[in-house]
Amino acid sequence: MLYQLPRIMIVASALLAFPGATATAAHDVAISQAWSRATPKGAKVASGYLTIENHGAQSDRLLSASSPAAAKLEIHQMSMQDGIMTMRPLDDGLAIPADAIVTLAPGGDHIMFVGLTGPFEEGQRIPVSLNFARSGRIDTIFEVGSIGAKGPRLQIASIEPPPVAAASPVKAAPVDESFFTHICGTRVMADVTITPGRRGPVEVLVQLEDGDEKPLAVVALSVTLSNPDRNIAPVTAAAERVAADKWRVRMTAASSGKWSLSLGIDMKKDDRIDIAAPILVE
Ligand SMILES: [Cu+2]
Repeated sequence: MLYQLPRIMIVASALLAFPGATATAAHDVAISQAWSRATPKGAKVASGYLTIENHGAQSDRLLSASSPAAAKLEIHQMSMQDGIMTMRPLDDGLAIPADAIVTLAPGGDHIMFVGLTGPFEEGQRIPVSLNFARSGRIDTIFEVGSIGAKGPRLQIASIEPPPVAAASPVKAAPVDESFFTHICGTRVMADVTITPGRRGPVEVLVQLEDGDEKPLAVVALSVTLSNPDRNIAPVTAAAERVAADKWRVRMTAASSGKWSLSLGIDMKKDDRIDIAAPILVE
């Protein structure tokens, strides 16, 4: 896949205020501090964070993003609903109000790289195209920090073109019978694989990470499937531990369509976290 190198315009004052900011004169939106973390071996997903500055008088929307480094990019929004941290992909995009700075950071809204074509390694530069409703396409580079990095590396402004990172062709996400999703909470993240991704008996495999994307061991985990649209009563099952950070449970998704999957995670005694996300069952 071809990607255009960003046109980098560095203005002395902007450089002082926003290190590493890249902008083009054509629009009012500037991207800075775009970063991600190195991924553990075998990871299918990575989170990305960035700062979006809208210097214009009109609001904009981040509609979508793409990168040769992953099969797809999603914009994830996190919100509290009835005490459950709920993460959902934003299908209609992320609002960028006029004259505002929107920061995507750990524990909050983020970009999700789903179906990585390869592991993210520290120091790597990941090209990403952001697609805005008003500003159109803006290309930027996500700098990969260490595993567990807490923030962007200090960016050294440079007018050298970035090295061409993605020489390998885009591999599509592995096509199998599973449904995969990544649920993000403030203190815990979960990779959830549902096999097969069809109605009927399914096996749910959950791999837990802490807020810094490192393997997380917890005391107990339960999985709840609910489908209010079809008036199916929620079903909860306790998962069994299969590795320090992996849990497995068999359950039944009685109909196809959109379900809500929530995880009840006992971090330790009297410290429980609930996170939820929509899933699709064929
Ligand atoms: Cu996410």
